[in-house]
Amino acid sequence: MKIGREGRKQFNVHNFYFKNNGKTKIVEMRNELLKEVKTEVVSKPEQCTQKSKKGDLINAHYDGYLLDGSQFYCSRTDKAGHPQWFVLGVGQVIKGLDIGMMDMCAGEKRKITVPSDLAFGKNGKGPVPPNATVVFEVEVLSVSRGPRSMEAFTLIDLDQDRSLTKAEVKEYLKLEYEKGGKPRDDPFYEKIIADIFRKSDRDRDGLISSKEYNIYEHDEL
Ligand SMILES: [Ca+2]
Ligand SMILES: [Ca+2]
Repeated sequence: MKIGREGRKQFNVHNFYFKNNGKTKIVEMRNELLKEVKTEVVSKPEQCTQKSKKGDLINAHYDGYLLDGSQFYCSRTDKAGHPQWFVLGVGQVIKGLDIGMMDMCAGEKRKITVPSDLAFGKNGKGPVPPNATVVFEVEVLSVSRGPRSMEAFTLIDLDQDRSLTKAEVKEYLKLEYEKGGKPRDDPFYEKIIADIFRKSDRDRDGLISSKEYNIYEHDEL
């Protein structure tokens, strides 16, 4: 199976993302892995306004096959046929899908071939035997920015010190509510902020660190 133009594009986007975070060594390691996931765009809508990226909430159907063509998973028949929700790029799905489903738009279908190391590994899982390369046919139904994406964090963190003060959160909330045409009074914001900090400020230092904020962040990144 050839790696299409789309595959390379996705590779570059990913590369850029990690470089931006200044983790060069991880970039190199990750690039090695990226080469192994083969992505083929099966169909794509003409209108594609929002492409998937790390931290996005994805709703998708997927079918999983072994290389001999036998099917081991089908989201249309499993779990009452509901498409699956997951946050992209954070380990909620196998690594190969986290990589292969970057840069997709709603309505797009892809065939993603994933080597064992980025799928179910040397132990396999259920009907997937050990060391098996797997092929997923995925259809993305919707892509939305996760409420806890690092994009949102960066927006809120006005002084860019990678932690959020109550004042920063308040500014952000005010802007959001004003954008929505529904500005609120101070007690309203104070209440939400207290709630946010109660849930997120786990070490109770009065700041929300990027780690505390991003509940989906995995230590592999
Ligand atoms: Ca800050
Ligand atoms: Ca804290």
